[in-house]
Amino acid sequence: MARQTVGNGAGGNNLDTSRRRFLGSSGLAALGAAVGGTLPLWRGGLGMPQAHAQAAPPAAPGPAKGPQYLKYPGKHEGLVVLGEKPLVAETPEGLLDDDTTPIEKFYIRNNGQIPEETKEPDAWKITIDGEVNNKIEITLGELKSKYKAVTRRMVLECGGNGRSGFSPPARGNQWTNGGAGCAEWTGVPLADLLKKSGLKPTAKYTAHYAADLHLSGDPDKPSLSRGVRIEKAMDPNTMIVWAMNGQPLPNIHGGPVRLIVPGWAGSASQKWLTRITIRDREHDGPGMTEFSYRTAIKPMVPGGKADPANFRIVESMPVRSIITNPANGAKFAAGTKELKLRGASWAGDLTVKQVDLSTDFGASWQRATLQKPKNRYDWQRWTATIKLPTDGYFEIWARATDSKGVMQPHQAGFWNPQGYGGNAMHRIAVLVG
Ligand SMILES: Nc1nc2c(c(=O)[nH]1)N[C@H]1C(S)=C(S)[C@@H](COP(=O)(O)O)O[C@H]1N2
Ligand SMILES: [Mo]
Repeated sequence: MARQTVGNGAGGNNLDTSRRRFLGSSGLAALGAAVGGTLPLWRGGLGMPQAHAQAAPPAAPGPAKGPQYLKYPGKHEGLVVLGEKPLVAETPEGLLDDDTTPIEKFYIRNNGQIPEETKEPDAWKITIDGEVNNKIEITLGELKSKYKAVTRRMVLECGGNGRSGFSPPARGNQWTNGGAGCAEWTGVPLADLLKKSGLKPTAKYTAHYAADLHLSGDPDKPSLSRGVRIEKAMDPNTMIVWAMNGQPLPNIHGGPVRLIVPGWAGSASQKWLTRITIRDREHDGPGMTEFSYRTAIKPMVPGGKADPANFRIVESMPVRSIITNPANGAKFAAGTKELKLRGASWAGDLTVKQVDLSTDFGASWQRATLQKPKNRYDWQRWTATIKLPTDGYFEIWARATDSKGVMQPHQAGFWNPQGYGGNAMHRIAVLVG
């Protein structure tokens, strides 16, 4: 594995992430359970089943299972597999330490089969139809030559990021905070094509279609087909992109061409894009209905019966901050009194106003130095120096506050069956001596 040695310049501690982590996989699991656990608020209170009063889901019988690491061409072997069919892998927070997430470290989320890589990317066809006056059929080659390309660094984040914080567990991939990355995307604002297509006054919503087959292999079933309100589609930051970090968009990330709908659940950012149909109403493709990418309007009882009428679509993602250095479980020499920290934060359609850190379980907080985003929808990197009074075990907690003053909670709240909106603050453990 490519190990980094991170120097912080004069006076900085040398955080060598290759140093043995004191938490083995079972230790990490235990930490995860401890910090992801829910206070037993329900015990005896609302007639909840006893299982919901437990701090953590019961451990699987047998030896503790460590994370399964990804083996995929061009991908970093530190990525953790959350599902094999379809292939889903997340990036541990400690691997998100680059200002621009390298392709090899970028998370992977598929709902269906991964299509074979096209041999002729420039011949790839995209259609825009539906509530438009002029249907567009354009190849990627024409798109590149006829429209003005722009490059923006923007966060892509899975709608389920943070889901593992829910208790009782919510259905779906158990993302920690690693269903996110921030890359340089090159392409054309979708709005440029939509203007050309002449939207009808009835144009309300987009419907995205792609070339990946449903897991069953049935060609008539899209694996995923989401859409957004026309206002978001017309936002100049919503783009059709063909390059990532200056490279042709890799097949696994939707190459040769995909959508990037920044700030909103990643599922709107259709990979292997073939068609956008403009609709006169909210789209109802797979991933749009019932509890998919939806949260409860009126807060529901965790684990209780959900009523689809009480659900609305997740649009902007919630505020989040991660500690990217040191990594969870890092060990430092006895007598280490100071640690330099680095991290990242972002807040969907909003910006981050403030990041705070605690080394005493939230009793006191100190402000991090927050950097400005490069452009809208870029993440905001932060740095901080913390003091550790003694040797021993410390947890470092990080919480961000968005530009509207909303702060990350201690616990993933507002439970919903498929676990969206989980943005409990990030916590790591370090051991000194
Ligand atoms: N065609 C297609 N596009 C898709 C998906 C998919 O399964 N098929 N998954 C979506 C989801 S849920 C997410 S979070 C992002 C993940 O993009 P990545 O794999 O490039 O990280 O792609 C979105 N676009
Ligand atoms: Mo996702």
